[in-house]
Amino acid sequence: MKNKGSDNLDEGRTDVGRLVVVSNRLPMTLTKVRRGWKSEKSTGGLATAMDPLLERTGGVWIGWSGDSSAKRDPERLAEIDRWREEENCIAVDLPPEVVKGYYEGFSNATLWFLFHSFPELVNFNTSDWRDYVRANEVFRDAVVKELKPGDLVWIHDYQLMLLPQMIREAVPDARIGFFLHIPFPSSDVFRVLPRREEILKGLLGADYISFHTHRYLQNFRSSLLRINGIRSSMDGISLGSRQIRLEAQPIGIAPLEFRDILAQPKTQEIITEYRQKYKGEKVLVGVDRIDITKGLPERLNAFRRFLEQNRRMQGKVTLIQVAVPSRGNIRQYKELQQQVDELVGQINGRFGTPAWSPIVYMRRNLTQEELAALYAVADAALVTPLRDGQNLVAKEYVACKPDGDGVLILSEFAGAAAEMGEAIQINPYDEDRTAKAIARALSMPVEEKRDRMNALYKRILRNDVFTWGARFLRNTADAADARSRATVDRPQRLPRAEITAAYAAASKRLILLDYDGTLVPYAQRAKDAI
Ligand code: ADQ
Repeated sequence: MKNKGSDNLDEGRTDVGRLVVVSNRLPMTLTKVRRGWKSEKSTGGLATAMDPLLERTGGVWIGWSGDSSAKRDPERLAEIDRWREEENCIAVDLPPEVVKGYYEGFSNATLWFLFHSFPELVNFNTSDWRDYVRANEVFRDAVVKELKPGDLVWIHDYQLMLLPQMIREAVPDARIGFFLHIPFPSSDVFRVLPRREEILKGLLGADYISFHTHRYLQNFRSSLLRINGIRSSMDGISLGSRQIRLEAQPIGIAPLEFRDILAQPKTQEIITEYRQKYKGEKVLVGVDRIDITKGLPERLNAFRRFLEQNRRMQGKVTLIQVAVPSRGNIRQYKELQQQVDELVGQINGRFGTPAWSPIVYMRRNLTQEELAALYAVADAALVTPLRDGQNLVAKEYVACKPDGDGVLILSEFAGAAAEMGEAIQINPYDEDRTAKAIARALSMPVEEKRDRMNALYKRILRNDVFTWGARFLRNTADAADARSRATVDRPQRLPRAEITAAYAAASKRLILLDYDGTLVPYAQRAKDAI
């Protein structure tokens, strides 16, 4: 069942070199249990995309295990050694004193909010920034230790935005690609970020930088111009003699895996159970992490409005909302969780009857079978984030509708909206129209539903996660090759020992130093090169 759709891998170059994936978290999690340590490998998400590429190139994955305690425990170290041998995973041990500032602080309380365009929620402090720099340095050391000539480094996401330049400084010839999984905000919002120059400079160490959408790419380019004075074109940046390639390339899913899960007896059993339970009713589904960006209160309010405006639907429609708690240590997330609990209670209390609850709320992780079954029975999916880099739930719902029998209601602020024009697109801040969109979805003629869904289905088959991964590798390799061709005539480094000896022996010394590009980086305006 694994790696379905990997035919698309053939589109990739076969000579990209060994892949070194770097992400904040490994696809492995280490937890202390009563007797020693337990490892769990996560499936789905990024691992689905990376696994076949790692296998094909004999690559490794470098990341944090999620645990920074008891570093010297021999059993823990043995387990981590086993990861290297058996899973091709190299665990980065982050010093416990930097984890909070790096992860909960600068990554999740500063960058996450700002990049999702909530500047008013941004919390910044200098010590978090120092921890972020330090954590990126720890990642750099792990990568540099592992790197061999010809390797291709693929860095993922906002936790590691300084890493491209750090690796470039340590290994000037490194072949580096960077993908941002979250939005890149407009330059007006990005400017709010203390340390914005450093973040941009960090990214510019890559040979290839890729985003989900053209809008994010444009936002990045205008930030570069306004903040660092660096001009660029739609597809690249010239930095002195170095070229950096830019592209928008949305991530996909593995649609055929969903087809296989749907065909499994366990999934079919759950589907039958749901169909019996909701016979004669309409089912709406929402699946999210509990996150401020996902617009859960707005969605619940829109559903309440829908029930108010469509009295005859009361008792005939159920919203099944699955929500996994996340980042419970951050204050705003605790408050959000409480707000969502209260709203669900209020709506169920107001409209519910002994025989019917308008909202079925599940605050836990579902199995793949449960998830696919839920998508399959749902008449419509509510994917209504206030802001989202891409949103995979929208694509997963479509993957479970091969017969075209469902409607996707999608926020225009999800990156996925750019390639899912056949969805009913809504502005999640507009409660009234979102309520009307629900009514429209639930009464849409079968033919229109199928036309829209079939178009979406074909597109997610074509743009799957394997095509995305192969294309990323090819583009990074092409960009890195072009850079090394451009710098092939670079003079040999002078032998340091001989220079030191000659300098010591000389009685008269003349030192000539180049300025731009040597002592200071290139700048667009001469007066900035100071
Ligand atoms: P996320 O913010 O995590 O990812 P998303 O793209 O929606 O968001 O993916 C969430 C995944 O978790 C989906 O595969 C979904 O099925 C699964 N999931 C959510 N709740 C679940 C539950 N209760 N039980 C089981 N599975 C559940 C970030 C960016 C996104 C971007 C991705 C990939 O924020 O915008 O799409 O990276 O680049």
